[in-house]
This record gives sequence, structure tokens and C-alpha cells, in this order.
Amino acid sequence: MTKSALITGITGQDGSYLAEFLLEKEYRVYGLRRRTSIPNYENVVHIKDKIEWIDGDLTDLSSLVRAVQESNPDEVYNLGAQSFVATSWPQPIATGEITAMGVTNILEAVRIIKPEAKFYQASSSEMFGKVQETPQKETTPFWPRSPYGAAKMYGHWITVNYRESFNMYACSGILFNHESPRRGLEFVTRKVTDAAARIKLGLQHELRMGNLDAKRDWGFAGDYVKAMWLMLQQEKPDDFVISTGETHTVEELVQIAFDYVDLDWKEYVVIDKKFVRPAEVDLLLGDCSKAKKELGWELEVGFQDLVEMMVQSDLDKYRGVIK
Ligand code: NAP
Ligand code: G4F
Repeated sequence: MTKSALITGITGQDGSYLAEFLLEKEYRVYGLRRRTSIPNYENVVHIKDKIEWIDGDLTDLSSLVRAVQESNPDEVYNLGAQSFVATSWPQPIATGEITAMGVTNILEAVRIIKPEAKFYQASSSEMFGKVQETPQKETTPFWPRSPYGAAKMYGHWITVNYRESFNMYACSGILFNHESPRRGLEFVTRKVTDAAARIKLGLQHELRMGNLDAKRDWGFAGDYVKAMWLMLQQEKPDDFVISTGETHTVEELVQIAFDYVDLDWKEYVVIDKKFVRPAEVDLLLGDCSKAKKELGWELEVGFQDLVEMMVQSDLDKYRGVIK
């Protein structure tokens, strides 16, 4: 029988890869789309006609009740969020309403209309913040360092609570940073790969950056959406860390991107206090052994290949524009 999935955040990086993955598995895919002044289909333009679109917003419970009614989903993936950490300081309340209370809204809609649907919550390694142990695993205590991290922590625990209170099949994936050519331009990987391509092509002359010493465990988004799906195919709901088990500094990221286009990054990168955060997450490194053992999840793309794939994609994009 054809399965149905409802995805919030389908126009974002992960939503687009997950929609592709589920369509390949012959799911009927419903995507929650919020109203924007200009349509935002860049990541899903190639599959737009295969998606059943439902208008709604995570801050509007009534729209979510309708979305669950219309889609009658077997699986719900809650990927929608104000997901940019830096924006969560100047917009803490919007971040809380979307990224924290939005989770309760969608859980309520599922509980009221279709409590037997399986539910995935996009939790984040940002919850580990000021890390209490390294590597970080499912049992590592949280210490968020941003309004975004605090909002995600609420979303994480309310998901656990609905599982324990209402016996819902609700899982939380604690995903470490994952990237791709579809990553938003403000996130550090894409900012760097886009700049390396533009500088190589003479379209930009410097790259203004914040803290180059921060360390992240970066993987490929296409690999990570498979883990989301696997979490909903188990006998019992549970929470899993998804990561690569490697950590790299922002400086290493910059070095690989500029090396790929044969440029010396030190000639172009300027440190600008504007990009330094009020509180930093210095080091993220995940231990995903539970996911490997229980879900059989495996990575395919490593860090260097990921960065080079992103620079190449940005070069291709700008070469197309220049033509
Ligand atoms: P993203 O590219 O920023 O996408 C976010 C999505 O949420 C977009 O589709 C956006 O819609 C939607 N959205 C924002 N506000 C909304 C609202 N009020 N109602 C409904 N939808 C709303 O994020 P991503 O990288 O794909 O990440 C997906 C999820 O995983 C997010 O929850 C993020 O916090 C979490 N996460 C990401 C990572 C990572 O490294 N990528 C790691 C851990 C957790 P518009 O297109 O209209 O803006
Ligand atoms: O790419 P970032 O903005 O990602 P961040 O803050 O780690 O958050 C991402 O990963 C989380 C999972 O851990 C997700 F939950 C979240 O939604 C998002 O996807 O920044 C990475 C690092 C930070 O330490 C930042 O201070 O890069 C450092 N950085 C240095 N210069 C910069 C810059 N980040 C940005 N965005 N821009 C800079 O110029």
C-alpha cells in the first residue's frame, strides 16, 4: 500500500533531499508551505509537481490540524524551523515560537487527528552547546548556548514527552551539522564555498568571517535524511545521534575550499567582529555508534569530498550566470 508522508520545512535543504528520497520509495509526499511574498521553490523545483502542497505555518495550529487531516500521513517529518543560529539572538521570540512551540503545535495536530502516525523531530547537536563530554552521544547532558539551541532543547523534550505521555511513535534525531549545495548561503560552509567560487571568477574580492577556530562535525545532508527515515522504520521509537565522528575547524573548511580553486585563503579572508557570536559552541563531535548498530545507517560522503562538491556546484552556478 502507498504510504503518505507530511514534511514541514520541505523547501529547506533537508526537506528537499527527504522529499526526493521518499518519492523514490513511492511515498505520497505532502509538503507544508508557508506564505512568502515570492515563491521559494529553488530546492524542490525539479520535484515540485510531484509534491502535494498544503499551505500552513508551524505557528498556526489550525493550519497544522488541516494539514494532518488532508494528508492523513503514515509518517510526519517536522523539519521546519528558524534554523540559523546567529539570527536567534536578534529574533529570540520568533525562534522560540517556530522552533520550540511549533513542535508542540505539530505534535498536537498529530495527537488530535492521527495519533498512530509516526513522528520525526529535527533535533540538533546545537543542544550540546558548551559540551559536557566529548564525543557527544544520546546520553550527553545538554547545555545550549543560543536561543536556537534552547528552542531545539524544548522541541526535543516535548517530543520525548509525547512519546512517554501518549504512547506516540515519536523520535528525535540529534543531527550534527550537515551540508550540501542546497545549503542556505548564510551558513558557514556555503558562505565559504560560494565565496571561493566567486573570488576565483573575479566576482568578489574578500570574504568576511567570524570565529575560524570553532570545530564542527560536518556531514552530507543526502546521507542524513536516510537516517531520519530509518528512525521511523523501527519497531519502537527512540532518539539517535547522527554524525560523522570527525571534527574540523572552520579554518580547515576555508583551506580546503580555497585549495580547490588554487587560491591562498589568507589573501582573501578578513576577520569581522560582526560574525562573532555572543556565545559560541566551540567543539562538536558526535558518536553515532548507536545509529550504526541499531539502524544500520552508514555515511557515504566524507568532509573533503563534501566541501569540494559544494565549491564545484557554486563554480558551475556562476559559470552559468556569466555565460
Ligand atoms: P533550512 O534549510 O533552514 O529549512 C528550514 C525550513 O523551515 C524551510 O523550509 C522554511 O521555509 C521552514 N520554515 C521556517 N519557518 C517556518 C514556519 N513558521 N512554518 C513552517 N515552516 C517554516 O534548514 P535545514 O538545514 O534543512 O534543517 C532542517 C531542520 O533540521 C531544521 O529544523 C533545523 O533546525 C534542523 N537541523 C539542521 C541541521 C543542519 O546542519 N542542517 C542540524 C541539526 C538540525 P521557507 O523556505 O519558507 O523559509
Ligand atoms: O554554519 P553555521 O552557521 O552553523 P551552526 O551555528 O553550527 O548551526 C548549524 O548546525 C546546527 C547543528 O549543530 C543546526 F542545528 C543549525 O540549524 C545549523 O544548521 O556556523 C558554524 C560555525 C559557528 O561556530 C560559527 O561561529 O562557523 C562559525 N563561523 C565563523 N565565521 C561562521 C562564520 N558562521 C557563519 N554562519 N558565518 C560566518 O561568517
